[in-house]
Amino acid sequence: MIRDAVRRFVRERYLPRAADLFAREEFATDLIPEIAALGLLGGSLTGYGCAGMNSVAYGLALQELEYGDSGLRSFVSVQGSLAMYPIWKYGSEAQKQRWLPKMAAAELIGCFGLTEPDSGSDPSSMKTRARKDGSAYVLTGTKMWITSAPIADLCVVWAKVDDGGAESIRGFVVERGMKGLETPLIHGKMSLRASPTGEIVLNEVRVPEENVLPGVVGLKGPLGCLTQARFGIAWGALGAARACYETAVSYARERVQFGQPIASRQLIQSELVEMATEIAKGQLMALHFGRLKDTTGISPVQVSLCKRNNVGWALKIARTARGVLGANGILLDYPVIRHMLNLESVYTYEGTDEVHCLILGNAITGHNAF
Ligand code: TGC
Ligand code: FAD
Repeated sequence: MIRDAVRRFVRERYLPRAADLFAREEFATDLIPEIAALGLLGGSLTGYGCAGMNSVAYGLALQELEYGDSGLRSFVSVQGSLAMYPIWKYGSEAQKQRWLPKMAAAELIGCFGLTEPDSGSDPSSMKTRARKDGSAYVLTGTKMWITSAPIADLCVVWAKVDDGGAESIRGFVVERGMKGLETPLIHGKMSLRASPTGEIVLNEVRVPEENVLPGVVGLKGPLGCLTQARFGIAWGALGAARACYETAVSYARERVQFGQPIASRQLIQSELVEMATEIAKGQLMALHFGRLKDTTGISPVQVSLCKRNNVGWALKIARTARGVLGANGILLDYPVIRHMLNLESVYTYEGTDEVHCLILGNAITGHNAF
């Protein structure tokens, strides 16, 4: 039911506008209330107005969203897994009551600031600092490439606190309107154009102590959130792949060259078969890990395996589908080039392909190759 409801929403409300939003570099903010009404914001969390879906139902929902556009799924991933989850997991009861119900209802939009201009794959090298000053912390630094930052009411920011010599990473909820906070939009992306990506500029922002997440200290805080989001991306990317595959199949059946539909040619069939096979394998892996996640639990390494495999294949499938469409494949009239360009970001964010490869290499060999 959840899959079908999200599918209907994406096909009726999003797809008719998808190419235009991408071309104009616009996010469909007017659809946010409908996304919330579907129970998708923090959909896999329990309590505080969240839908409490199981991991498979939530994954299927993300797959349908990304069939529409990776930017649409990104918005939901960031709100649920990266902005609400840290409050839900590491926040005080007062913080949960204060923010989560409003975030589930889309009355407050969140973002997640970990990456910095000089600190991407290696977040432990972050420069953003939080200095204790009476009953507040003063934050200074710049976060870069932050999904939803320009439209966010709350920024979950990870910063280093100097605890008298030893530095530790803590999570802070920085609220729109706090003096010294700016979130400029990054213009000119050729990927995820229908998603508002920005910076979080913190210039001596005074954040009260009650906005510090008390339940975690260290890099495992943000990395724990990434494990949740990466699981969702592993499902989502297959939605983009499916849209490309379906487009390639119908195009190949219609397109006639050398007197025959190109679908009748073995080389084209081989490409379509490989796409279908890899989508099915990726779905089975996501389904299996989703069921484990809800029962025995899954490790971050299993999530890396699934994110890397499914996103890598989604991108290959999109590129192959682009080729099947010939010159038409570069037009926004078809969804393929949009998905292909979007997937370049999905390949890089939430841990690049190489980062996940090294996480897996370390797990297999015991040698850290970072
Ligand atoms: P390392 O020493 O390995 O770990 C530090 C501590 O964290 C624990 N840990 C994890 N905990 C939960 N989940 C995970 N996935 C974890 N990975 C590690 C670890 O056990 C340790 O705990 P403790 O108790 O011993 O302190 O840390 P490292 O500095 O060597 O770095 C490891 C590395 C490279 C794998 C990690 O930093 C990494 O994953 N880098 C990639 C960065 C990344 O993914 N950034 C994403 C930013 S957010 C984003 O892209 C959002 S896009 C969303 C959208 O629009 O949809
Ligand atoms: P780098 O870390 O500089 O990597 C460059 C290249 O070097 C990559 O190929 C990488 O794999 C490779 N590399 C790095 N280290 C090694 C190594 N040890 N061995 C081998 N190869 C290596 N971040 C957030 O915090 N919040 C967000 O909401 C968010 N949203 C994003 C939205 C978009 C559209 C994009 C594109 C990014 C977003 N990011 C966000 C940032 C994203 O997580 C980072 O871009 C990503 O972690 C990679 O960091 P980097 O771009 O600095 O690349």
